[in-house]
Amino acid sequence: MSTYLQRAEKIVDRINELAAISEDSSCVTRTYGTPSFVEGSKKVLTWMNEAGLQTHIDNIGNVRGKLVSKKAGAKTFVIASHIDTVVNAGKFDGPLGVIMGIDLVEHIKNTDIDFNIEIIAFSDEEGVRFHTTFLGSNVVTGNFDTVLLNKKDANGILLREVITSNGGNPNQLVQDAIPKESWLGYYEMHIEQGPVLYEKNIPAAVVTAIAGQKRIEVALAGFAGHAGTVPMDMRQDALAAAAVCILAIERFGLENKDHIVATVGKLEVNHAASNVIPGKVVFSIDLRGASATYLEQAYHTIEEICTTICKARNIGIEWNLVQETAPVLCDKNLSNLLSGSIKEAGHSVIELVSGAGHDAMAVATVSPVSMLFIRCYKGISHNPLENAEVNDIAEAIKISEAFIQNLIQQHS
Ligand code: HGY
Ligand code: MN
Ligand code: MN
Repeated sequence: MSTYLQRAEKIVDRINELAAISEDSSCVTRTYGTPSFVEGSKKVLTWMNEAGLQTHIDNIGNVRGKLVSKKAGAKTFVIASHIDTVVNAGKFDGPLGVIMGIDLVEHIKNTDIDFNIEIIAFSDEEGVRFHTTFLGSNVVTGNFDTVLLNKKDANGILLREVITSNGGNPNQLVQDAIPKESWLGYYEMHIEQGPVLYEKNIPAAVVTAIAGQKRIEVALAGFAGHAGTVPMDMRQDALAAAAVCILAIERFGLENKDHIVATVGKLEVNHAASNVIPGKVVFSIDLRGASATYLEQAYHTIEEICTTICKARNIGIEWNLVQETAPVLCDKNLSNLLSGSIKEAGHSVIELVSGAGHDAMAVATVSPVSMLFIRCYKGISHNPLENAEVNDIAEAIKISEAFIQNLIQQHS
């Protein structure tokens, strides 16, 4: 019988195995639907098969493994996270929750559980390739918007083409949903991606809520011109206008730092050249907040700020909300069970709100959700320095195993 530490060591080995599968040999990057993503999915499928689960890869590319209950008409409890990554990613954001989930079901000895347990490796939580997040979890919850099938990636490839080329059928996504009435609940284990647990020297915490988020694409249209001949006071410089907007967004975020965070993570200059006055730029805004009201107010205020700046500079502005997810409250009953499991494992209970988005947000539309945060090095994430210690993973497995047993008891 493996110890929690031995199980954690095996989990870290698998984390490293999966991280080695990347579309960039210099770093970890595995974005939705790419050949490296498909290769990584097959490795996860192998692990699920080794765990004796009933497995398949669904049409959008989620990898799914089910421990089927003997009870007819049993509901399903989902343990999941994502296996797609950001660019130049860490190794733990997403895969840790999936690989720990496989470990948990692999070590369940109960033979009479009154519900199914399904492990899911969601295929696109980060939304890097098509700028829309939760593609995989929205399919499983039945909330997938088929309009997105015509979204194009940076190379002009349609989402529907990626699904088809990877063996999925874009017209059958609806069949991959778990019906709303069949959900028993959801549990996601994830690194904290923040500094609290590291500062408090505590291995894990209960997540009570997940901040809402809005992703916006802003296109500024000026007038391209010769950098040597157009006088400074006769220019419509789209990049200079974007720079003023970006600093104004940062200032607004700082002035409202207790309620929101605002980030400009992408800036593209069309037809960029050092001797051309930029005629068109596109930048992203990632806006988050735990309060839906505050998030909405901040969204409209930032739009007004940017519109005013552009008007004063005779620059056109196109404001496009590409994705939004409302703030989510985690389920009280599941969170209480989880808190009890943390106490059983001998740790004090810390409750945290997640600033990062998670598939749990998509699942909350159809099911009670719960999350466990696991300490990570200095809270660093979306960065190759991202790291979780094997001892903390061992504690998280101990806590999660108690949580699942408490859940089984509650439903026996
Ligand atoms: O952006 C996020 O919050 C998550 O990592 N997708
Ligand atoms: Mn992430
Ligand atoms: Mn994540």
